[in-house]
Amino acid sequence: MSSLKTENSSTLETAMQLMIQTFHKYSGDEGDKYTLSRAELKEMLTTELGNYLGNAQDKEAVDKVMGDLDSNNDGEVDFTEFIILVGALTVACNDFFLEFNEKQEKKK
Ligand SMILES: [Ca+2]
Ligand SMILES: [Ca+2]
Repeated sequence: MSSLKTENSSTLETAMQLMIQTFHKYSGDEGDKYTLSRAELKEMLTTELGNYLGNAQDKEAVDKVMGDLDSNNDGEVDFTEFIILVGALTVACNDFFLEFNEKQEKKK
């Protein structure tokens, strides 16, 4: 996937490339190369989203994320389902950022 990265990519293009690369880094471990199994999802959540999602070691937490994400119920998380998780988390982060900014504004 490294061939995707070009020298003059914009910040957003780089972010998109990183999301694609991150997904494939985990999806290729076992089974279907292009989807995340439960084990691959757990590995990805623990390694990449530990700061945001807290303890994904918890089996129930992984099951819940899996259930929420797997909209076509095939027991695997494909790239579209993955990007919905990243999108939802990014929206949550932005809300937090806006709230933080508002509090900072009021202090002035
Ligand atoms: Ca896989
Ligand atoms: Ca699925």
